[in-house]
Amino acid sequence: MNSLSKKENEKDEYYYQEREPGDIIYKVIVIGDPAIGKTSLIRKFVKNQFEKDYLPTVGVSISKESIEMEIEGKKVIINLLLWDLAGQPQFYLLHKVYYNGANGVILGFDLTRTHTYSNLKNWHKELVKDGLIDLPMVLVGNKSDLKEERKVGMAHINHMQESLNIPDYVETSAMTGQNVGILFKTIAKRIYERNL
Ligand SMILES: Nc1nc2c(ncn2[C@@H]2O[C@H](COP(=O)(O)OP(=O)(O)OP(=O)(O)O)[C@@H](O)[C@H]2O)c(=O)[nH]1
Ligand SMILES: [Mg+2]
Repeated sequence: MNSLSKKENEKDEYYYQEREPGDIIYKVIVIGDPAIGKTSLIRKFVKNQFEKDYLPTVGVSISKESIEMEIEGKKVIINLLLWDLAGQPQFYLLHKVYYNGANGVILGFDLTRTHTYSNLKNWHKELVKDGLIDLPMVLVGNKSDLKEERKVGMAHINHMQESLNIPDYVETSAMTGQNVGILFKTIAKRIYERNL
């Protein structure tokens, strides 16, 4: 068996293995324009690594990470299946299929590129069209380490939050790791609360 098929096999085993009845598993889709750092945020969270080079995601890449949290005094373990969707337009036709069965959404933009912020409206429209609008959602502004190059201020972000009705906003750096854990914990907590 070559290494690729072994890896594929392990992935299949994960999906089909027997799970404890109490296991909590949430599918979270991570979306937003190309090169805003979706893959980098997930990589930092899952592997604590950062890659400087940009390698666009092809289609979708799925990772799993468990988090232990205390919610209302109760210790809970939540397994997140993170669906890292390609931001490049040639993959847009596949979105609807990938969105299927999602429990939550992380919608992101790049604090240093204004059009990635303006485009949030289009991503949101697509979520409305595909019926995902009622899902728990967190807005993320990434690349907070690039302070000198920052183009999107808090007033604009708050305005976008209001117009898209997304109360949760987290500002992250996949490079330094700032708020990366908080981002994924926030979406996990919101989904958990929704399902109580
Ligand atoms: N300085 C800095 N660079 C970042 C940060 N996050 C990502 N990058 C860089 O931005 C580029 C794009 O990152 P990716 O994570 O591949 O972006 P993506 O959103 O997954 O892009 P697509 O897969 O094409 O949709 C890479 O060169 C990363 O190193 C960050 O927080 N700070
Ligand atoms: Mg990517």
